[in-house]
Amino acid sequence: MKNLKNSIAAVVATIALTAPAWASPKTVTLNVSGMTCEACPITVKKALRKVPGVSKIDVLYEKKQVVVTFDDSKTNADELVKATTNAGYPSQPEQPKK
Ligand SMILES: [Cu+2]
Repeated sequence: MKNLKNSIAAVVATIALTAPAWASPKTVTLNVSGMTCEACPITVKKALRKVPGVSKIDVLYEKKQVVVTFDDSKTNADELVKATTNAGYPSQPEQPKK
């Protein structure tokens, strides 16, 4: 009986460790230096919303940054940069500080 309990615990632990791995959305911060007036973020947002897999766009106008949440099985940071660049706003993904 003790063995059964232990193996159930092991299975539960394995599920808990592996389950969230495939569904976690990624977030990238893009530096968009060309956002010089308050109308710019609207254009940038519009462009990013067209990218498949993008679920959330937060514009930090003061910092000239856009925080994009996306599904990394559908798109990636390069595609997001391409989208803003094509809309007239070249951007760079912020390097994560380590
Ligand atoms: Cu503007």
